[in-house]
Amino acid sequence: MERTLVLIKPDGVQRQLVGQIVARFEQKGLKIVAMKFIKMSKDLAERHYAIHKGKSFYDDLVSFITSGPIVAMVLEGRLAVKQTRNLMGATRPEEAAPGSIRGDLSVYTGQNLVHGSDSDENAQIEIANFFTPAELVEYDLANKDWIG
Ligand code: IDP
Ligand code: MG
Repeated sequence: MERTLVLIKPDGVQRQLVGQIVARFEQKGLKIVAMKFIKMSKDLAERHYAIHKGKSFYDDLVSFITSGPIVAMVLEGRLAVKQTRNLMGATRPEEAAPGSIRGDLSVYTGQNLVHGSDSDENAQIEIANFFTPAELVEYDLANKDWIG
């Protein structure tokens, strides 16, 4: 089953939207297999955002994501990468569809509440940046025959 990395960025924590955001992923039927509440180090942020190094907004990205606590989680499910990206909505809140997390709850591109891996390949790299294999919990959901 496919897995993806999701971060609730510092704005999500500061605006006390953690529960609402996690609920959207749960309600869809994605399974939480790992979760932690951390303040990211600069080193971890630079690794996580390595793909954006050199872009005009890179320094702001690293400084924002390290500015306060975040929630990191691994979600599992059928087409988890794509399903998660759909629930998040487009990168720019003004382009994110109503009903999506960013479309409903955010205004600024730099404070768009969530990160989600954009491919299966990147998901595996990103998950390994945040979690050890032992932290990925193996279990069955009670409703697995319906959405698992
Ligand atoms: P994504 O988060 O939807 O995958 P990416 O293109 O990977 O979007 O960009 C990573 C993050 O960088 C975005 O979520 C957003 O917070 C920020 N970002 C992207 N483009 C811009 C920009 O043009 N100005 C400022 N911040 C940006
Ligand atoms: Mg991205």
